[in-house]
Amino acid sequence: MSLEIEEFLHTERLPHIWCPGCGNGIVTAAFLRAALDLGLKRESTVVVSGIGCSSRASNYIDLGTVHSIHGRAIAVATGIKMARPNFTVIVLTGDGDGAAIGGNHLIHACRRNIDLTCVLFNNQIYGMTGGQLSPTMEVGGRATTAPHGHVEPPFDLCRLTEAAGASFVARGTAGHIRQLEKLIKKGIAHPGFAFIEAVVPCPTEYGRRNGTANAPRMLDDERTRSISKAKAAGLSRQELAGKIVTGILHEDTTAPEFLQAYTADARAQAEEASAPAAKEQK
Ligand SMILES: Cc1ncc(C[n+]2csc(CCOP(=O)(O)OP(=O)(O)O)c2C)c(N)n1
Ligand code: SF4
Repeated sequence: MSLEIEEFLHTERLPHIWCPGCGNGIVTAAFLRAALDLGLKRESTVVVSGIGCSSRASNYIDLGTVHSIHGRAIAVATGIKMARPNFTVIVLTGDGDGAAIGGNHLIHACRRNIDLTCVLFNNQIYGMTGGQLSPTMEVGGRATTAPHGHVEPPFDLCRLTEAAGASFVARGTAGHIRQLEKLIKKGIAHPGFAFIEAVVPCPTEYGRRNGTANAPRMLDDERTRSISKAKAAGLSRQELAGKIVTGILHEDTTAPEFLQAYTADARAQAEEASAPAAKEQK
């Protein structure tokens, strides 16, 4: 049986490298369905990823793709968008790739509000390199670099990106596939920097050190802990502990977008530079 998403899949590269039960395939499929629904074209869509298990997604996607270098996906995507403003440019990244080594690129892309969409697969750990902690790991989480439990508080990437200036911020989980698909779709359609955190299970490196390596149970746990923004608004900080707040968390369609501001400025500079010449001609 062929699936609709195969239109944008390199099926000849399958099977993929992901472990059984890994959530990366769920998010990739959600992205592909969003891309199909939006009618994105191969000639004008570029997916940029960094390095990590999640970043491998770009290898299986049959759109324009760049599998770049660790932490630099947003920098590469920014260059592509500057060169081809009419292209749809999407970044697929992990919490290590996008929020640790690439964290500075992330906040500055938010600050610029450049018209990119960033889908960050958050599994709280470096899956590809064997389970080191990432800046999104919760207090008490275990990793090769925190064998007795992590003591530092994690980044809330949605609050971080909103504070840094992203004009669309949302969170979904691999446990809620349809919601995630809709969030990605809205993020791509949004004019400005759109950040979508996708909470994903990594049974192999995270799960087996933190309660369960059973993927269906991990997905169930994501569903149980998820709560809408509206419901979360009525809860105290203590009541919110351990919950995953999902949905569109911030949206501002009027915020100035970087490329438009940049182009207007470049045009004004060009006009100013040509003004004396025009006067001389008179
Ligand atoms: C400059 C550089 N530093 C370190 C690495 C090693 N490295 C590869 S992937 C990775 C972490 C990936 O973590 P994450 O983005 O969370 O992806 P996951 O594998 O969990 O999906 C690291 C540290 C590298 N490839 N390049
Ligand atoms: S190590 Fe984790 S993130 Fe990497 S493929 Fe396996 S389950 Fe997925």
